[in-house]
Amino acid sequence: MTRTNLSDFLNVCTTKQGKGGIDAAMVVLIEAMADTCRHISANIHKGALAGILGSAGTENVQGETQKQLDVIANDMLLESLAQTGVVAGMASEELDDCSPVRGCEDRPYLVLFDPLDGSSNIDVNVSIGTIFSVLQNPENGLITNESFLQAGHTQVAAGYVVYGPQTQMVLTFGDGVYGFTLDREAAEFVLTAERMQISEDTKEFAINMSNQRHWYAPVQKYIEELLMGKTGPRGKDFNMRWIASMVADVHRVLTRGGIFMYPKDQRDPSKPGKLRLMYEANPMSFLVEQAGGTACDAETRILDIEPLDLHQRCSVVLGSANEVNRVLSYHQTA
Ligand code: P6P
Repeated sequence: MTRTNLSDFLNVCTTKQGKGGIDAAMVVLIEAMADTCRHISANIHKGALAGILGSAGTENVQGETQKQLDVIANDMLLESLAQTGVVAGMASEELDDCSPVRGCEDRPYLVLFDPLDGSSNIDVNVSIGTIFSVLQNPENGLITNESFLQAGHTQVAAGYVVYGPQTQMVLTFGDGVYGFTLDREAAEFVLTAERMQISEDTKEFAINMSNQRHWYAPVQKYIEELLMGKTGPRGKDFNMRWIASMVADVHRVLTRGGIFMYPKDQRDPSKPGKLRLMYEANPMSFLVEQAGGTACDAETRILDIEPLDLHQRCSVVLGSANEVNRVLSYHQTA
């Protein structure tokens, strides 16, 4: 297999007309994202040796205690993407409001990101990741939070970088999903997976079982049947995984199939779920659909949700289409 690095791949994408085609500005944006994540990866792999583990002693807009690496990754992305000259503004899980790039309100792209998803895993050396979503700048003057409130189906690019045994970037521009592995010595990401596909069926599910007593009936029924295995109506045994890092769990689903679920539950009926729509569910749903999977909030397609707030949450059920559609059917007949 000839070696194709990220730059080679992006240059080919600039020659595509229509779906999956990108412009020179997007090349600059994605290369900046990749280069910054390469540096984030280097920081993560130093861990305690760099004195950057543990809490930053601050809270983010979600009311969650920030890890030092959350803040470091966030600052690195804000600085590098602002310097590209193609980003008009950014929104981050770690920032209350959006961060316009002063004097660049007319630049073509807006970027949303979760700089370090799954950060509760940092201190115990379990995979974490950066998730990003790219929208077109609506170009009606000042960049405000409202500039970012675009439904997920309008995304022009989405991806993540998972910091695990390998550091891998997974990316889509709307014409398939492509995976790249970081070659640290060469300081570049190399294409290692083309047109990733999620099998329609699976024997593997991912959900936080400790919430079981809080789930609504359709989820109770669906999981109960999986747990019955061969002895139940599904007629086959299932396996369970829960890494508590969406990037790592979704990467597994993209790599070998599966269903990932974080449904809303009865603890707080006013809260539609734990995960955030704009910089977790939307980018992951774009990738999953591009890989032949399905992504919904148990009632509607996630990419069709019209956002009302930068940090709004939603339920997430995504992955192997036949399993996600079964969960949908249980909600429809509840
Ligand atoms: P729980 C990480 O905090 C995160 O936002 C996702 O990455 C992950 O899937 C989920 O929350 C884990 O939540 O309740 O299992 O700790």
